[in-house]
Amino acid sequence: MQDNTFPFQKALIVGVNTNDDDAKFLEEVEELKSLALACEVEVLDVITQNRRFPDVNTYVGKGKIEEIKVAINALDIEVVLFNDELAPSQISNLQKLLDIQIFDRTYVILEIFKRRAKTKEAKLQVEIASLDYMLPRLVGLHQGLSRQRGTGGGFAHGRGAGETQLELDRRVTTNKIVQLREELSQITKLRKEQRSLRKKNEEKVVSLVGYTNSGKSSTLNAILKHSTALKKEVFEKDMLFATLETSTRSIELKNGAHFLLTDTVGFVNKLPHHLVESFKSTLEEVKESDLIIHVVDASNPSFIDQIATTNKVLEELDAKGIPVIYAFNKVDKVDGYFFIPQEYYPAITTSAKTDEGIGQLIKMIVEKVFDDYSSCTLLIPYKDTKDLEVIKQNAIDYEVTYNDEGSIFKGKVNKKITNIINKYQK
Ligand SMILES: Nc1nc2c(ncn2[C@@H]2O[C@H](COP(=O)(O)OP(=O)(O)OP(=O)(O)O)[C@@H](O)[C@H]2O)c(=O)[nH]1
Ligand SMILES: [Mg+2]
Repeated sequence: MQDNTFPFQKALIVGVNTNDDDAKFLEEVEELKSLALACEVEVLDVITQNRRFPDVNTYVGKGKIEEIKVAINALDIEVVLFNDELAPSQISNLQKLLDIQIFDRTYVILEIFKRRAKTKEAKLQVEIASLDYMLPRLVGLHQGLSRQRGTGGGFAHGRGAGETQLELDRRVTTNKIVQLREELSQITKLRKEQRSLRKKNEEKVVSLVGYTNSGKSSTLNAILKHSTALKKEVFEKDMLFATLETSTRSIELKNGAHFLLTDTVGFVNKLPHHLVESFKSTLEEVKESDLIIHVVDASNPSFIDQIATTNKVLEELDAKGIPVIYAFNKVDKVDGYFFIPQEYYPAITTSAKTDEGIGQLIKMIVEKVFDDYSSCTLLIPYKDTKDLEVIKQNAIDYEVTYNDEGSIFKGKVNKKITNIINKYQK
C-alpha cells in the first residue's frame, strides 16, 4: 500500500565503482544522496558493484538486477537512482527489468537546477539542458513516468512532469529547443552589450568560481563588507546549488581601487555536459575576467578532487589562462593549521565566516588586477586641479599633500593616463 503521509519519495541508489579509489566513490554516492534530498527524495539503501566498466545494456550485471529487485520490494522503494549518466538504451532496458521509476545522476542535478532557477535566463538555460538530455531518452522516460505514483514529495511533486513528458514527442521537443535557444540568445546579447559597456569603462572584473557549497557567495559578501560602495548581499545557504545566476557587485576600497566581483554557479562532480553547455552564456563572464578567485572548501576531505572537478569545467569553458588565486575557505572549521599544497600558489586561507584572511585576499586581488599601475610622485599646480581629479580616479594607494607650488600626489597610477602624468612628473 502507498504511504501518503511520507512526504519524501523512497529511493535506492545503484552505483558502479569503476576505479580503485573507494573513498572517492563513496563520497560521490554521499553527494548523490544530498542531491536527491534536495529533490525531496530520501535514499534508504545503496547497492554497489565493482566493475571495470558499467554494463552497456543494464549498467550493472544480471545478478545485481535481482538484488535490486529484492531491495525494491523489501523497502517499498519508489525510485531507483543511478550514480552515473545512463545511455538511452540502458534507461529503457532497466525500466523494463525493474518496472519502477528510474533516474540517473544527470536527471537529479537537472531537477535541482529546475527547482532553483529564478531568473528568466537561468530558467531558459535549465529547460534547454533538460530537453537536450531528454530528447534521446523520451522512450525510456515515457515508460517510467507512466507509472508515476504521485506521492507528496519527490520528482513528481506538483510539476506535472509526467503528463508533459508523455505529450512530448521528438519533433515537438526539437522545435521547443530551437525556440528556447532563440529566446536565450536575445538575453545573451543583452548581457554581451552590458559587458562591452563595462569594458569601455575599463572596469576590472574578478570572478569567484568553485565547487558548490564551497563559500563563493559568502566570500563575495565578506569582501563586500570591506567595500565602501553600497552593499547588497548575495544569497548564501548551506545547500547544493544555492546560486544559479551570476550576480555582480561593485567593490570600492578605501585605497581608491575599484573592481567588479562576480559570483557564479557552483560546479559538481559529473556536472551534466548539457548544463555546462547551456550555462556557458552565464559563465562567459568568467572567461572575460581579469582574475579568477577559486574558492575551495578547505574543511571538506575531498577538496583536492573538488579543485580538479572545478578546473576541468573551467577548461571546458575555455577559461584557462586567466590568472587564478586559490582561496582555501572555511579554515575556521579545520582543526589545526591548514597547509596549502604548493601547487596551488598563489593562494590564501580564508574564512568568509570570521573574516580571517579576507583583507589579505583583497590585497592579493588588488596587487594582481592592478599590476599595470605604476608608482609615481607628481606635482600638480593648483591651476590644474581638474587633472588631479582625473589622476585620482585612475589611481590606487595614493595620498595627496599640498605645498606652495601645488598638490603633491604619491601613488600608483593606471598607465593609460601616462600623457597626463608625464606633464607633472617630479
Ligand atoms: N564555517 C564556515 N562556513 C562557511 C564559510 N563560508 C561559507 N560557509 C557556509 O557554507 C555554506 C555555503 O556557503 P555559500 O556561500 O552559499 O556557498 P557557495 O559556494 O556560494 O554555494 P553554491 O552557490 O551552492 O554553489 C553556507 O551555509 C555558509 O554559511 C566559512 O568560511 N566558514
Ligand atoms: Mg552561491
